[in-house]
Amino acid sequence: MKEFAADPSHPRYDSLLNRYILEDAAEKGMLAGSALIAHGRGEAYDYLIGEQTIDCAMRATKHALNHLKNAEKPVISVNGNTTALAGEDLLKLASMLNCPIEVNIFYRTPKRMQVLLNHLEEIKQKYGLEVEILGESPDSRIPGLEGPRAKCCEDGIFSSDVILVPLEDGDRCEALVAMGKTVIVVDLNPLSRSAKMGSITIVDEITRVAKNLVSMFENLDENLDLPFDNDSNLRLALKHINESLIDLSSFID
Ligand code: PTJ
Repeated sequence: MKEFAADPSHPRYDSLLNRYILEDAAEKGMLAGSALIAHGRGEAYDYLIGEQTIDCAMRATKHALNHLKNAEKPVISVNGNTTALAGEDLLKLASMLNCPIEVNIFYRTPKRMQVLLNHLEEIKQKYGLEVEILGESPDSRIPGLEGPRAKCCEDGIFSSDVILVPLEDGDRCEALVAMGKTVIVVDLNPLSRSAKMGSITIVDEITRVAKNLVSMFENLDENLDLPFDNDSNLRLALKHINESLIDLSSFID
Protein backbone atom coordinates (compact mmCIF):
# COMPACT_ATOMS: atom_id res chain seq x y z
CA MET A 1 0.00 0.00 0.00
CA LYS A 2 1.37 3.42 -0.96
CA GLU A 3 1.96 6.09 1.71
CA PHE A 4 -0.77 8.63 2.43
CA ALA A 5 0.73 11.72 0.87
CA ALA A 6 -1.85 14.51 1.39
CA ASP A 7 -0.86 17.47 3.55
CA PRO A 8 -3.10 18.22 6.58
CA SER A 9 -3.42 21.79 5.27
CA HIS A 10 -5.31 20.47 2.22
CA PRO A 11 -8.91 21.79 2.47
CA ARG A 12 -10.30 18.31 1.86
CA TYR A 13 -7.73 16.44 3.95
CA ASP A 14 -10.27 14.44 5.99
CA SER A 15 -12.08 13.28 2.89
CA LEU A 16 -8.79 12.22 1.23
CA LEU A 17 -7.75 10.41 4.40
CA ASN A 18 -11.03 8.47 4.49
CA ARG A 19 -10.52 7.40 0.87
CA TYR A 20 -7.01 6.24 1.68
CA ILE A 21 -8.24 4.27 4.70
CA LEU A 22 -10.90 2.57 2.58
CA GLU A 23 -8.44 1.74 -0.22
CA ASP A 24 -6.21 0.12 2.37
CA ALA A 25 -9.15 -1.73 3.97
CA ALA A 26 -10.24 -3.01 0.54
CA GLU A 27 -6.74 -4.40 -0.06
CA LYS A 28 -6.89 -6.18 3.30
CA GLY A 29 -10.22 -7.80 2.35
CA MET A 30 -12.33 -5.93 4.91
CA LEU A 31 -14.85 -4.40 2.52
CA ALA A 32 -17.81 -5.50 0.45
CA GLY A 33 -17.49 -5.18 -3.34
CA SER A 34 -19.86 -2.21 -3.35
CA ALA A 35 -18.31 -0.48 -0.33
CA LEU A 36 -16.61 2.28 -2.30
CA ILE A 37 -19.81 2.98 -4.25
CA ALA A 38 -21.68 3.30 -0.95
CA HIS A 39 -18.96 5.62 0.34
CA GLY A 40 -19.14 7.73 -2.83
CA ARG A 41 -22.86 8.21 -2.32
CA GLY A 42 -22.15 9.33 1.23
CA GLU A 43 -19.44 11.74 0.00
CA ALA A 44 -21.88 13.40 -2.39
CA TYR A 45 -24.26 14.17 0.47
CA ASP A 46 -21.38 15.23 2.70
CA TYR A 47 -20.31 17.73 0.05
CA LEU A 48 -23.78 19.28 0.14
CA ILE A 49 -23.78 19.29 3.93
CA GLY A 50 -20.44 21.13 3.86
CA GLU A 51 -18.33 18.29 5.33
CA GLN A 52 -19.27 19.43 8.85
CA THR A 53 -21.49 18.38 11.73
CA ILE A 54 -24.60 20.47 11.26
CA ASP A 55 -26.74 21.56 14.23
CA CYS A 56 -29.49 18.97 13.73
CA ALA A 57 -26.85 16.20 13.52
CA MET A 58 -25.30 17.35 16.80
CA ARG A 59 -28.73 17.34 18.41
CA ALA A 60 -29.37 13.78 17.16
CA THR A 61 -25.91 12.71 18.38
CA LYS A 62 -26.58 14.03 21.90
CA HIS A 63 -29.98 12.38 21.95
CA ALA A 64 -28.44 9.11 20.74
CA LEU A 65 -25.70 9.18 23.37
CA ASN A 66 -28.27 9.85 26.07
CA HIS A 67 -30.18 6.73 24.96
CA LEU A 68 -27.00 4.64 24.79
CA LYS A 69 -25.93 5.74 28.29
CA ASN A 70 -29.35 5.00 29.75
CA ALA A 71 -29.85 1.71 27.93
CA GLU A 72 -30.09 -1.59 29.77
CA LYS A 73 -28.33 -3.53 27.01
CA PRO A 74 -26.72 -1.23 24.48
CA VAL A 75 -24.79 -2.66 21.53
CA ILE A 76 -22.73 -1.22 18.68
CA SER A 77 -23.11 -3.02 15.35
CA VAL A 78 -20.37 -2.49 12.76
CA ASN A 79 -20.03 -3.39 9.09
CA GLY A 80 -16.97 -3.25 6.82
CA ASN A 81 -16.98 0.50 6.06
CA THR A 82 -17.68 1.44 9.68
CA THR A 83 -14.96 -0.84 11.05
CA ALA A 84 -12.39 0.61 8.64
CA LEU A 85 -13.33 4.25 9.16
CA ALA A 86 -14.38 4.41 12.80
CA GLY A 87 -13.33 1.10 14.41
CA GLU A 88 -10.99 2.79 16.89
CA ASP A 89 -13.42 5.38 18.21
CA LEU A 90 -16.34 2.95 18.32
CA LEU A 91 -14.28 0.48 20.34
CA LYS A 92 -13.42 3.30 22.75
CA LEU A 93 -17.12 4.18 22.96
CA ALA A 94 -18.02 0.52 23.60
CA SER A 95 -15.48 0.44 26.42
CA MET A 96 -16.98 3.63 27.94
CA LEU A 97 -20.51 2.22 27.64
CA ASN A 98 -19.36 -1.18 28.85
CA CYS A 99 -21.19 -2.79 25.95
CA PRO A 100 -20.28 -5.32 23.25
CA ILE A 101 -19.47 -4.48 19.66
CA GLU A 102 -20.86 -6.90 17.07
CA VAL A 103 -19.50 -7.33 13.56
CA ASN A 104 -22.61 -7.74 11.47
CA ILE A 105 -22.17 -7.42 7.73
CA PHE A 106 -24.60 -7.35 4.87
CA TYR A 107 -22.38 -9.21 2.38
CA ARG A 108 -21.35 -11.96 4.77
CA THR A 109 -18.43 -14.28 4.00
CA PRO A 110 -16.41 -16.18 6.63
CA LYS A 111 -13.19 -14.63 5.29
CA ARG A 112 -14.41 -11.03 5.60
CA MET A 113 -15.80 -11.73 9.06
CA GLN A 114 -12.41 -13.03 10.22
CA VAL A 115 -10.46 -10.07 8.78
CA LEU A 116 -12.85 -7.60 10.46
CA LEU A 117 -12.78 -9.42 13.80
CA ASN A 118 -8.95 -9.53 13.70
CA HIS A 119 -8.79 -5.82 12.87
CA LEU A 120 -10.94 -4.93 15.91
CA GLU A 121 -8.98 -7.33 18.12
CA GLU A 122 -5.73 -5.55 17.13
CA ILE A 123 -7.19 -2.13 18.05
CA LYS A 124 -8.42 -3.57 21.33
CA GLN A 125 -4.92 -4.84 22.19
CA LYS A 126 -3.28 -1.59 21.07
CA TYR A 127 -5.35 0.52 23.50
CA GLY A 128 -5.77 -2.16 26.19
CA LEU A 129 -9.57 -1.95 25.95
CA GLU A 130 -11.89 -4.38 27.72
CA VAL A 131 -14.59 -4.89 25.10
CA GLU A 132 -16.44 -8.03 24.09
CA ILE A 133 -16.26 -8.44 20.32
CA LEU A 134 -19.13 -10.52 18.94
CA GLY A 135 -20.06 -11.80 15.51
CA GLU A 136 -17.88 -14.84 15.00
CA SER A 137 -20.51 -17.35 16.08
CA PRO A 138 -24.02 -16.01 15.45
CA ASP A 139 -26.57 -18.03 17.38
CA SER A 140 -29.73 -16.08 16.64
CA ARG A 141 -31.64 -14.44 13.79
CA ILE A 142 -33.34 -11.09 13.24
CA PRO A 143 -37.00 -12.01 12.66
CA GLY A 144 -38.48 -11.01 9.29
CA LEU A 145 -35.23 -11.22 7.31
CA GLU A 146 -34.12 -14.01 4.99
CA GLY A 147 -30.61 -15.35 4.37
CA PRO A 148 -27.23 -14.64 5.98
CA ARG A 149 -28.01 -10.97 6.68
CA ALA A 150 -30.47 -12.09 9.41
CA LYS A 151 -27.69 -13.73 11.44
CA CYS A 152 -26.82 -12.09 14.76
CA CYS A 153 -25.69 -12.89 18.30
CA GLU A 154 -28.11 -13.52 21.15
CA ASP A 155 -25.86 -11.65 23.63
CA GLY A 156 -25.41 -8.73 21.27
CA ILE A 157 -27.85 -7.41 18.70
CA PHE A 158 -30.67 -9.86 19.48
CA SER A 159 -31.12 -9.01 23.16
CA SER A 160 -30.15 -5.33 22.95
CA ASP A 161 -32.61 -2.56 23.75
CA VAL A 162 -30.62 0.27 22.12
CA ILE A 163 -28.49 -0.35 19.02
CA LEU A 164 -26.07 1.98 17.26
CA VAL A 165 -25.97 0.72 13.70
CA PRO A 166 -24.17 3.02 11.25
CA LEU A 167 -24.58 2.78 7.44
CA GLU A 168 -27.35 0.23 7.77
CA ASP A 169 -29.48 -1.36 5.09
CA GLY A 170 -33.13 -0.20 5.14
CA ASP A 171 -34.64 -3.68 5.50
CA ARG A 172 -32.52 -4.62 8.47
CA CYS A 173 -33.17 -1.26 10.08
CA GLU A 174 -36.91 -1.83 9.70
CA ALA A 175 -36.61 -5.35 11.14
CA LEU A 176 -34.65 -4.06 14.17
CA VAL A 177 -37.27 -1.37 14.82
CA ALA A 178 -39.97 -4.05 14.55
CA MET A 179 -38.15 -5.95 17.34
CA GLY A 180 -38.92 -2.97 19.60
CA LYS A 181 -35.36 -1.61 19.76
CA THR A 182 -34.28 2.02 19.74
CA VAL A 183 -32.32 2.03 16.49
CA ILE A 184 -29.69 4.74 16.11
CA VAL A 185 -28.78 5.18 12.44
CA VAL A 186 -25.84 7.13 11.02
CA ASP A 187 -26.38 8.01 7.37
CA LEU A 188 -25.31 11.02 5.33
CA ASN A 189 -28.33 10.52 3.09
CA PRO A 190 -31.41 11.87 4.90
CA LEU A 191 -33.60 10.35 2.17
CA SER A 192 -32.42 6.75 2.62
CA ARG A 193 -34.88 4.15 3.90
CA SER A 194 -32.70 3.56 6.97
CA ALA A 195 -32.65 7.28 7.74
CA LYS A 196 -36.44 7.35 7.58
CA MET A 197 -36.94 4.06 9.43
CA GLY A 198 -34.50 4.71 12.31
CA SER A 199 -35.61 5.83 15.77
CA ILE A 200 -32.79 8.41 15.92
CA THR A 201 -30.99 9.30 12.68
CA ILE A 202 -27.70 11.16 12.72
CA VAL A 203 -27.16 12.76 9.30
CA ASP A 204 -23.39 13.06 9.55
CA GLU A 205 -20.21 11.31 8.48
CA ILE A 206 -19.38 8.25 10.60
CA THR A 207 -15.82 9.30 11.58
CA ARG A 208 -17.13 12.66 12.84
CA VAL A 209 -20.03 10.99 14.68
CA ALA A 210 -17.76 8.46 16.41
CA LYS A 211 -15.36 11.22 17.53
CA ASN A 212 -18.26 13.38 18.78
CA LEU A 213 -19.73 10.48 20.77
CA VAL A 214 -16.38 9.75 22.45
CA SER A 215 -15.60 13.39 23.22
CA MET A 216 -19.11 14.11 24.54
CA PHE A 217 -19.31 10.99 26.69
CA GLU A 218 -17.86 12.46 29.89
CA ASN A 219 -19.61 15.81 29.65
CA LEU A 220 -23.11 14.88 28.59
CA ASP A 221 -25.63 15.94 31.23
CA GLU A 222 -26.94 12.77 32.92
CA ASN A 223 -30.45 14.21 33.05
CA LEU A 224 -30.47 15.53 29.51
CA ASP A 225 -34.02 15.47 28.22
CA LEU A 226 -33.85 16.86 24.70
CA PRO A 227 -37.18 17.13 22.91
CA PHE A 228 -36.53 15.14 19.74
CA ASP A 229 -38.62 14.13 16.76
CA ASN A 230 -36.78 12.13 14.08
CA ASP A 231 -38.90 13.26 11.11
CA SER A 232 -38.58 16.92 12.05
CA ASN A 233 -34.84 16.50 12.53
CA LEU A 234 -34.50 14.86 9.10
CA ARG A 235 -36.42 17.77 7.58
CA LEU A 236 -33.86 20.16 9.11
CA ALA A 237 -31.05 18.20 7.40
CA LEU A 238 -32.89 18.39 4.07
CA LYS A 239 -33.48 22.11 4.61
CA HIS A 240 -29.74 22.57 5.13
CA ILE A 241 -28.99 20.68 1.89
CA ASN A 242 -31.63 22.70 0.05
CA GLU A 243 -30.08 25.95 1.24
CA SER A 244 -26.63 24.73 0.09
CA LEU A 245 -28.10 24.01 -3.34
CA ILE A 246 -29.64 27.49 -3.50
CA ASP A 247 -26.21 28.96 -2.65
CA LEU A 248 -24.56 26.80 -5.31
CA SER A 249 -27.15 27.84 -7.89
CA SER A 250 -25.86 31.43 -7.63
CA PHE A 251 -22.94 30.17 -9.78
CA ILE A 252 -25.36 29.46 -12.65
CA ASP A 253 -26.23 32.34 -15.00
O1 PTJ B 1 -19.81 -4.37 5.10
P1 PTJ B 1 -21.16 -4.74 4.58
O2 PTJ B 1 -21.16 -6.07 3.86
O3 PTJ B 1 -22.22 -4.74 5.68
O4 PTJ B 1 -21.63 -3.65 3.49
C1 PTJ B 1 -21.59 -2.27 3.84
C2 PTJ B 1 -22.24 -1.41 2.72
C3 PTJ B 1 -22.10 0.06 3.18
C4 PTJ B 1 -21.49 -1.63 1.42
C5 PTJ B 1 -23.72 -1.82 2.57
O5 PTJ B 1 -24.38 -1.73 3.81
C6 PTJ B 1 -24.44 -0.98 1.54
O6 PTJ B 1 -24.50 -1.30 0.37
O7 PTJ B 1 -24.97 0.14 2.03
P2 PTJ B 1 -25.92 1.14 1.16
O8 PTJ B 1 -27.28 0.52 1.01
O9 PTJ B 1 -25.20 1.64 -0.03
O10 PTJ B 1 -26.07 2.32 2.18
C7 PTJ B 1 -24.99 3.00 2.71
C8 PTJ B 1 -25.50 4.37 3.20
O11 PTJ B 1 -24.47 4.92 3.99
C9 PTJ B 1 -25.78 5.35 2.06
O12 PTJ B 1 -27.05 5.95 2.27
C10 PTJ B 1 -24.66 6.41 2.17
O13 PTJ B 1 -25.14 7.71 1.92
C11 PTJ B 1 -24.24 6.27 3.62
N1 PTJ B 1 -22.80 6.49 3.84
C12 PTJ B 1 -21.78 6.08 3.08
N2 PTJ B 1 -20.59 6.43 3.63
C13 PTJ B 1 -20.89 7.07 4.79
C14 PTJ B 1 -22.30 7.12 4.93
N3 PTJ B 1 -22.90 7.69 5.99
C15 PTJ B 1 -22.10 8.20 6.96
N4 PTJ B 1 -20.75 8.18 6.88
C16 PTJ B 1 -20.12 7.62 5.83
N5 PTJ B 1 -18.77 7.60 5.77
